[in-house]
Amino acid sequence: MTKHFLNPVTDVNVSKLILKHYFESITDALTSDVIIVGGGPSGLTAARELGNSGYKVVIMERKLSPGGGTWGGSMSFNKVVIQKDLKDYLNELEIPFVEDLDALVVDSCLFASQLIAKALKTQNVKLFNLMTVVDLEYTNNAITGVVVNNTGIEIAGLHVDPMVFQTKAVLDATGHDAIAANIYSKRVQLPLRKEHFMNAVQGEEDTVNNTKMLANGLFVSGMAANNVDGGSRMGPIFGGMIKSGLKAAKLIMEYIKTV
Ligand code: 48H
Ligand code: FE2
Repeated sequence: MTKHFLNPVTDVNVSKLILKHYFESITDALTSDVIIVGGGPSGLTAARELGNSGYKVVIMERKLSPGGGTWGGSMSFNKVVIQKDLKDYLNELEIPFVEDLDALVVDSCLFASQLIAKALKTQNVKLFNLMTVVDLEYTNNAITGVVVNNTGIEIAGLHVDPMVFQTKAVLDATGHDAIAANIYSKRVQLPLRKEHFMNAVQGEEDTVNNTKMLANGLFVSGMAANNVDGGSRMGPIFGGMIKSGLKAAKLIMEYIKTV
């Protein structure tokens, strides 16, 4: 006779398994090679690249779902545009596209979910969601960690102290908010230039050019890099975010060799 029932797992064992594996994973993340603040397109791209090169990467994502500004496309019309020179990269990530007007058009939800899946399937990359980075650790003239609180606690405005995660390099991939760069700028009185008017061609170029090390151990990518250096915004075109993530990963690898 066919068996219709599943192997029973008790309520308490479900809880035990989640607590055991989550806390094993987050305890291991207390020290890493790179912490990426923000799981948007530039952060996820950098994470995959660094993980593939053997670096231990931790992504801290404030929201429930990583993916950043990719999900909604433009004005909620869920398509995004990518430059045709990233065709091979999209194929590598198994993201289908159509070619039109000398560019590539991609389903934004598929784009977001593949960026997430490819980053998280990479060995050495771990993501923790509902984690808000609220401050930076600074020791020996370098940024050496992030200070994190649970997003629910932050939203509720409760006075609960945060926790520190140490690392060799921090990438601010928090998009328009440029959270880590702004914290740094406030602490050391280094003014940021803020992002500039919309100009897709200029903005895409700026995003890559502005990707850099802002201070020892603190890197910026994506829209956060444009916030730091006055780069133009560009609307729902994402090649610059991918190239910025790739560049950030390269700069971080070079830096880590020196620390
Ligand atoms: C943890 C945080 C925190 C925090 C924010 O905005 P993103 O998608 O970032 P990028 O730079 O990879 O991509 C930018 C792109 O989405 C975009 O906005 C474009 C192309 N705009 C053009 C235009 O003209 O507007 O992702 C940032 C991620 C998000 O998931 C946030 O939730 C997360 O960072 N985040 N995570 N701690 N304090 N702040
Ligand atoms: Fe945006």
